[in-house]
Amino acid sequence: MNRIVALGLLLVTCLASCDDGDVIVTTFDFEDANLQVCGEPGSYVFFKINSSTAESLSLQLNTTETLFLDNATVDFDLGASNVVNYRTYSETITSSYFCSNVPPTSPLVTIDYLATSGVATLITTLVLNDNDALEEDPESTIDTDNDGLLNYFDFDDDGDNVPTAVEIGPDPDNPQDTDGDAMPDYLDIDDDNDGVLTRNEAGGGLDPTQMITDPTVGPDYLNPAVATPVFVEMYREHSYNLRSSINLFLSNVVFVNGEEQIVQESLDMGNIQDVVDTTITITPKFIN
Ligand SMILES: [Ca+2]
Ligand SMILES: [Ca+2]
Ligand SMILES: [Ca+2]
Ligand SMILES: [Ca+2]
Repeated sequence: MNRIVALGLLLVTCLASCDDGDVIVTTFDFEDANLQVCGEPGSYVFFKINSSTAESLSLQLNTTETLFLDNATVDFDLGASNVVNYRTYSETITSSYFCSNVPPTSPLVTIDYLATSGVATLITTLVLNDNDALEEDPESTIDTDNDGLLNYFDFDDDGDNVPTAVEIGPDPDNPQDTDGDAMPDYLDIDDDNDGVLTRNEAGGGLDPTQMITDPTVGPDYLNPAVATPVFVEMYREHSYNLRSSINLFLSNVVFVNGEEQIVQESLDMGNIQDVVDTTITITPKFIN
C-alpha cells in the first residue's frame, strides 16, 4: 500500500511538471526484454524492463491463489485489484525495483500509465517427473494403484512400497519380472508370486527391500520360499519433481494517464521456463 501511495504521488508530481510542453515518448518496445516475476500468494508482480529506454510494463496480481502449480489457463480482469502499469523512469531500473520489500525512492517515475480495463491471461504448463527411468506419457491418465498419483509421476506405480526405480531393473526397455508372469515387477503387487503381497512382506515396515530372511536369495518379497504376511495398510512417502512454465498475455488493455489514452489490443508479455522447479513430497492415502 505504501508503494501504491508513493507511486500515486509521483504520478501527480509528473502530471504537474510534465504537461507543459514535454514530449511524451512511449515505445512499448519490450520485445527484447525477458518476462520476470516475483512475489507470493497475495501479490505477484510480473514485469518487463526495457533498460535502453528506461521503461517498464508490469502486472500486479493480487490473487490469494498459489500460482504455477496447476496446468491451467486463467484470465484476470484488469482494474482495481489486478494492476497493469506502463512507466518510464528518470533512469533505468533493475528487477529489485519490483521485487524489494521496501519501495524504492529512486529512480523517479516520469510517466505512468495505468490500465483501467483489459484482461491478463496466464497459461501455466507443468512437467511432472517421478525420475523412475521409464518413458511415460504425460497425457496418460493411468493410475495403476489408484493412489491419486498418475503413473507418469507416481514413483511407486503399483503401490507395493518398492519404488519403480528399484523394481525396473537395469534395462528400462526390458523391465525385471521376477516371477515370470509377464507382469513386470513395477506393476506386480506380488513380485515373487507366493500369494503374499509385496507390501506385506516388509515385516510391518514400509520398505520391503530391507526385510531379508535369506541373504543368499534376497529380500522376502522376491523370495517365494518365504511367505509370511505382516499386513501393512499404508503407503510410503512419494516424491516427484514439478517444473512449471508460464506464458502471459495482455489483451484489450486501455492505458490511461490523465487525458492520455493508449489502447493495446494484444501485448505478449512473454514466457518464463521453469518458474517453479521443486520437489513435491506426498504420502498418498491408502485405499484398500
Ligand atoms: Ca498411482
Ligand atoms: Ca512398486
Ligand atoms: Ca511379475
Ligand atoms: Ca516371498
